[in-house]
Amino acid sequence: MNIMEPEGIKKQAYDEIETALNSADLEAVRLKYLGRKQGKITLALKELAGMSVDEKRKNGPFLQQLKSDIESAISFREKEIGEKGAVIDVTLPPKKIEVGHLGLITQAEDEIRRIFEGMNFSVIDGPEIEEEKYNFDSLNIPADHPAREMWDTFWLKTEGKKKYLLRTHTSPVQIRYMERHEPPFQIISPGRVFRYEATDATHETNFHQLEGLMIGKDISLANFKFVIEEFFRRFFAGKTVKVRFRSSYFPFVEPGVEVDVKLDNAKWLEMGGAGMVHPNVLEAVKYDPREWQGFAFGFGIERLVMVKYGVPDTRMFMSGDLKFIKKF
Ligand code: FA5
Repeated sequence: MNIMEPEGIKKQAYDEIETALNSADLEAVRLKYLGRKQGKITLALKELAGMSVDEKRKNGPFLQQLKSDIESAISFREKEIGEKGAVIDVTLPPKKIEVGHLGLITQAEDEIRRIFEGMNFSVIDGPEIEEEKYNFDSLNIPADHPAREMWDTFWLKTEGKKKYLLRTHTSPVQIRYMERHEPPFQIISPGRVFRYEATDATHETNFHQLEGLMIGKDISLANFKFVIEEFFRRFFAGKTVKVRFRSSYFPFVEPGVEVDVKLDNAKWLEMGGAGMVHPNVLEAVKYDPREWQGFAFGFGIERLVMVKYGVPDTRMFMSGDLKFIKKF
């Protein structure tokens, strides 16, 4: 072999490998190039032994490379021939194709949307990166208000005078909507929220809330009770649902309540907060509180889903665990 022409050799070997029709052909090609006694590459490698150090250095590496390229080409072709030659059993069941699907939280959000649309609520979206003004100030939580501590916040960069953050709840959507619309109306806004806090079985740093807001004349907590009981009845279909309000505090409502749910004979569980929209909040969006009132609520969507499907730990939703994901 003329070792100065490795490319020619390589091309010739590749042609022969490609046109080999069966393992016998392929074995012949292997012997021709890589055979222990007469293989062209083997002989060339042997020739190297008698060369000067410089020549060895020049020719050694590409000969080794050529050898391994030809070996790979042969084993690749071996597989091809094997596959083509294999008997195909047409009665075997096909390989299962795995199709993805929407995550459990997205499915629940869709269901929640449908239920509220059925009760004549509109579904509104809001930004996840929020201004301090909407997340706090306009919700009756000024900078020095101790209630800010209720929401551990991921702060973002300040731009000019505006301070930005990852919204800690979906309540800012209430303000954004009221600024641009005249009552009466009823809306919900499901979406992602973020909190800078330690995680456990019922707390994540990244979760979802369902905000609701209904403003009109003569709206009261009794209207809220009806709407929310109806929602629970549909969402937890087939189960006996009891709802109770416990007095609570949120700066943007007065009075404020915490809403607990009891399914069949299970324990009472906290789903979220609610109350009558605070007059300061209505005034901040230029509504006259003597003319307009309404209720607002904010529930944890993971909590709703955990109760509905018996999910024991809220961190499972974000775990990426396929066994869990495939169950729903
Ligand atoms: C709020 O976020 C208020 N914006 C709710 C509200 C809206 C009150 C409108 C009044 C009127 P709170 O921080 O309690 O409130 O959160 C509400 C619900 O979100 C909780 O009850 C719980 O279900 C869920 N939640 C809160 N923190 C977490 C967390 N770290 N992980 C998962 N779910 C959470």
